[in-house]
Amino acid sequence: MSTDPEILLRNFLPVLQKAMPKKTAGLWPDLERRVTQNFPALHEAFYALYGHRYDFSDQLQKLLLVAVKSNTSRSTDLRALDSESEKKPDWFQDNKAIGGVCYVKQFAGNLNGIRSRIPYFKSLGITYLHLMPLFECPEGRSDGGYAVSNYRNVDPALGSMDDLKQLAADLRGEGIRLVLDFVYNHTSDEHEWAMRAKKGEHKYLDYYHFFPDRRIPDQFEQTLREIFPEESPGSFSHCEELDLWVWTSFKNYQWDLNYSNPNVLRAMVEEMLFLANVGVEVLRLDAVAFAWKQMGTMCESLEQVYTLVEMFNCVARIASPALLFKSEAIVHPDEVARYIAPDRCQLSYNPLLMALLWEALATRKTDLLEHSLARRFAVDPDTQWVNYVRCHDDIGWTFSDEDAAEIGINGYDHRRFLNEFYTGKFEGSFARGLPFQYNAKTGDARVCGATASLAGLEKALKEETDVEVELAIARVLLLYSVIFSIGGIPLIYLGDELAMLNDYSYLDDEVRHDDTRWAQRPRFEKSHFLAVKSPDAPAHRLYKGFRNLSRARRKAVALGGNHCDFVDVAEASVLAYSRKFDGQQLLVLNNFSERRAEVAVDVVQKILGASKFMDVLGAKSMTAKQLIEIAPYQSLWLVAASRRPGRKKKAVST
Ligand code: OTU
Repeated sequence: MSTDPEILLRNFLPVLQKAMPKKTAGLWPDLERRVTQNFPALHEAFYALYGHRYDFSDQLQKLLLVAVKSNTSRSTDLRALDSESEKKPDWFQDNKAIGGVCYVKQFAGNLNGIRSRIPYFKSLGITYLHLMPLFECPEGRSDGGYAVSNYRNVDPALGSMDDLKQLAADLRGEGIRLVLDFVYNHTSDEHEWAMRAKKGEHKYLDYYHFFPDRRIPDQFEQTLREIFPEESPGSFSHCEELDLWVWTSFKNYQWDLNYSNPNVLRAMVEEMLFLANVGVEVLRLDAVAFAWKQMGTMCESLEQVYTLVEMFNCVARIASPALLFKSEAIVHPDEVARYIAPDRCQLSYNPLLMALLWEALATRKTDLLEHSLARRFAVDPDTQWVNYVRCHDDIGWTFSDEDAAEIGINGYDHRRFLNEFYTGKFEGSFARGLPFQYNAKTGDARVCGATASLAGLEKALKEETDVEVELAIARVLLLYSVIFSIGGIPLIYLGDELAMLNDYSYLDDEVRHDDTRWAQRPRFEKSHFLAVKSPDAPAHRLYKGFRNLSRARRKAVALGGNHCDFVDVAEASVLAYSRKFDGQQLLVLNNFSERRAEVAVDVVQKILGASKFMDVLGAKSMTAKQLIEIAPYQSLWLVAASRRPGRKKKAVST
């Protein structure tokens, strides 16, 4: 059979139309349009991966049938959402977009608990809610939910699929989009596919990467990176039942899927579209980089992975146009950038900004941060960063060594310093973080810990030093102020606004004790929420600060879009950038030091084109003659002061 796209499309269309249930026949014109529009890209991607196969066109047709069938079972509400998003696909450029992320169980016990917290989300201005993996997974072998044994069942302890659907609808009704993980690189070894593979079923043996002995795994491992070297060394595990070796990039019970098999791609597309039809609007592509393997490479971010992502997109544009993707690639910034495109991931975590925010806080210098961002922050105007300060994982120091070298910093030494600083070993450090996955072979290590503990609150409270408590609170607000203003969706790691510290209870847990990431995944008790009401509690101060950030952001039209100009204000501890959107402009000055910083007034005047300004974050007008003072860890959001009504606009003198 021909592989020519035009001929194929002509052959496929009648087959697709015929496959539609009778009562959905009215959907065909729209579907036909979307299939036709997306077919060339889909064909190209599919051909790149599977074009060598004798059954190429059959496979492609099967994939399209999945897409079409899925669309016919989409609810009316979601279909309305689809047409809305086809008209206005860029909701994520809005200054009103604010994200939050939490574990269902830790945050609210179960899905109903999440629903009852909707007013709380709204109090923070959240419009984008990422619920961490909530699917069925094996007790004790779940990697915090990232070892899924059934993508179509909610973990029974959290509720049911119907509860999830209802929650998605309720959230949508309140203007909050639901974001879930798409753990697409691996399944749990207790997923039905893995169980059937263990029984020797050929179809499912082909779903994973198996090897009879260590020969090929050893060859592969020469170029692979170990992700969890301490507790799950290597990238392969021995499967007792089969006496075979299986590819496990992460923990030994997380089996990597074999995407060179088109049946795997189609099976995962079915799971993906199932989630889309539950009402999920953004899928976080977990561990996106690892899905394709090739001997002699690192098996991360290979060309084929980008192609896979493009394919997921094409299918989504046909079957569930409202669905977008967020890339979770905590890798070198060059690679992070390649996932971000309107036809790949429209959204992406910004691990570089995250890591360098902490770096600037430790060094009290913004040179590496500014130097790296000035060249790497800009992304396609139809895509957007999701900026974060902390998440459920470790902090990896994924800045570019080349960027660092350009300003005289040795990357290796600097990472060592940062690890020491944030684990509290460096003299004078305020941080109380924990080491994560030290690799003795490479010297590589990462850091865990709750935002407040890393920012100094844990130490300050223990030592009962009020001044330090103040500074720690200011540090947390400073980091969040940057992500609320720099361009992108700011993502609140829920609990940060409640000053939650490291939780050491994981140390007593048989399963979790060797995974320090649990330090920043505490259970939320009533007392945590109540603390907000006691004026002396850090939680009160932070919650108020977060609400203020949210208020200021939602008012600041200039914070829409993703364009950001970095400005050199000749003060080592200050990160400055200017944002423009819809004819409005805002200049942000952030002081990463416990010392006061100063910026010349004329620099600010020149940028804002005005002689008087307002700090919209502090809600104060600024009167400065020569120097603008920035208090320790303060962030100023400056706009030109509005002229009194009735007065004529003066000509700008030069
Ligand atoms: C992700 O993180 C999840 O966020 C983790 O919670 C999971 O354990 C993991 O995948 C497996 O599902 O290794 O330490 O470079 O990009 O994908 C965090 C690897 C991780 C990272 C990332 C991974």
